[in-house]
Amino acid sequence: MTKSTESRLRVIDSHTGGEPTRLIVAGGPVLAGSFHEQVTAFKTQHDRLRVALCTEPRASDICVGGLLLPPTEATLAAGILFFNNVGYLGMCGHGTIGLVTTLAWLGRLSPGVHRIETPVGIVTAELHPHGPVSVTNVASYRYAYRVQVHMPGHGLVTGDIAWGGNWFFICEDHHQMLHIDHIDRLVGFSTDLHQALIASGITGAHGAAIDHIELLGPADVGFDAKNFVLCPGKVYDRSACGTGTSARLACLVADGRWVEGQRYRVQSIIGSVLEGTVELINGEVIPTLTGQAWVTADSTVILDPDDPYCFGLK
Ligand code: PYC
Repeated sequence: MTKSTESRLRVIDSHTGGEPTRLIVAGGPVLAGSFHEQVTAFKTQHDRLRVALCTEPRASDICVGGLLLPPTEATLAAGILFFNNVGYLGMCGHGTIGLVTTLAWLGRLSPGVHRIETPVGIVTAELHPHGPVSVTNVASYRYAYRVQVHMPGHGLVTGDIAWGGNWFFICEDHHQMLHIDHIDRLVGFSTDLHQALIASGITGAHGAAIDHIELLGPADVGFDAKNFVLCPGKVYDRSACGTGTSARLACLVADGRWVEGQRYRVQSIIGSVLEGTVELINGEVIPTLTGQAWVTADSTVILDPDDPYCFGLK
């Protein structure tokens, strides 16, 4: 029996290279104003929906959620606010691939190029006829080169700080084996590295928190790199991380190691693949990431105010 006080949301789940995206496609809060006003209203007045969708008991910490927002002008296909178990993302590469795949699955998008508004700017996404999606991200850049941080128990670790729609500390001298069998070690090491950055006051531009750690290592034959990315909330990205790959490409371009149009094939820690290229426009690095998502569920979320854990365990 349906209780009158329950509310219901329609969510569609997808995964991109193993990393899930749970999109609210109907039943979300009615928000008014500009895109940024709607984003602020969700964050300040409806944050418990983020917790309900991305944490226990309904979900697990690895879930990346997205609130689909209506286009605020005719040239846009949609707006999107991505979030996770601990907060909000500026942009999300795998999530945008999931969003476009979901909208196509719903019959709301056709193959072609679509403009999508995100909190950090407008991105474009091309849905290719047979499923892959290419996301052209916001301008990406290296903010700081070869920054050293002291990690208690490990010594000095070096990395670049770069922006790809989120902030990344990108590290090659970690001495970790990038293999799924070592996942607990990789999460532990990256969590300690993240703590060391905070303790040392190391940030992105304007004091922005560095919320992602990207470890790079050798890849299988035919690929340019393998990465392990720790996201905020101590969960690792099962995909090769679109924003992290954008940040990495910006560093490679800054080092003169990557050129316009050159393909960068990167494996995630589970072996799934994203392909990146860059364009240089007015001196800015504009990355494009190509990958594929699959829809995994079309569900109704029930929010019962009598349920003591309706909005998470805390
Ligand atoms: O693909 O950009 C990405 C991403 C960010 C966090 C998880 N995935």
